Amino acid sequence: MQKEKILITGSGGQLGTALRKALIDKYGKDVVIATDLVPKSDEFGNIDVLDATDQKGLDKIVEEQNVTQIYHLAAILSANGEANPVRTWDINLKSWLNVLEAARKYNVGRVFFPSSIAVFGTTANKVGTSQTEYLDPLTVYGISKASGEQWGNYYFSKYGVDVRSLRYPGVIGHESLPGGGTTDYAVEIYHKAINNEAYTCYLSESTSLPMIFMPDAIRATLELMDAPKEKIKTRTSYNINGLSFTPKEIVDSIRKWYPNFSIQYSPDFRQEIAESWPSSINDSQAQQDWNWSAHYQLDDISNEMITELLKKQDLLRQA
Ligand code: AKB
Repeated sequence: MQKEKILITGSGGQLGTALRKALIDKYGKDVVIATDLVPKSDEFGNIDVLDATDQKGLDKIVEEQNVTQIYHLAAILSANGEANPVRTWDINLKSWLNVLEAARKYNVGRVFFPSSIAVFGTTANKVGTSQTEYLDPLTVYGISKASGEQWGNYYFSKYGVDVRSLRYPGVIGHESLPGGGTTDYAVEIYHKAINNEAYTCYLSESTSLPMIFMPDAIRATLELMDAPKEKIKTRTSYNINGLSFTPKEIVDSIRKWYPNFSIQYSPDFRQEIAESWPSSINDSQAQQDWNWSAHYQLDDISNEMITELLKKQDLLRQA
């Protein structure tokens, strides 16, 4: 059996930080090549610098290290992407085409593409949005993800590259802060709560969005990548559901730990993006094909977020 060698791009980001740890726990440190656009480090040491828009640099690693799996996490998210649409398209799409080309040329076994609920736009049904809804994304991030899904499907059907993909909801985790998404509020709010600070939310209190807790998001990723090839019927991207809640509901949950937690609402441009997205997701295809189901509900998430962030704060104080 061929020895696994796993390349992660965007390893220093919110999802990348947690995924690197999960892949190291599963396969061992020497198997995982963590890369990011800029020099970064984490608990496992330095992350190698790789600009995934540079085909030659990417090919060199994939060829020389006999890479067998690629998790392509490098991307600019929905809110930040609007500041520079052309650059966002380049980073998100050019890098993905490079990954697909490298996978094709060097026979990489499996490739993972993170898509997003941002592929849906104003036309899609908002409640229980299905896998096959019409895609008319509002943001350049959403456009790049919707196109990326099609490119993944194309490389699968035309060249047999084993591309697998999930449409992540907003991801909540304590490992690191997210950078530039519309769902970031659901992480920032816990950082404010544990510091006994008030939070000003950039979405209105009743905006319901699909979310997922990091352990569920990581488990979904690994379960999809481990599923037998014949079980993967969708080569664009799978809807996955975690849970849906509004800013008001997360505040109600946080107040079970911090009864005096204070919130103000001051919606900005991200409100329009959020309103173009589903409020809840139908993931029956993922349930059917590879047995997906989420475990975490809102109070479980609050409990773990608050506990883990307090632990981290204590360690920093002691250092
Ligand atoms: C974002 O808000 O841009 C991301 C996403 C839902 O893809 N978290």
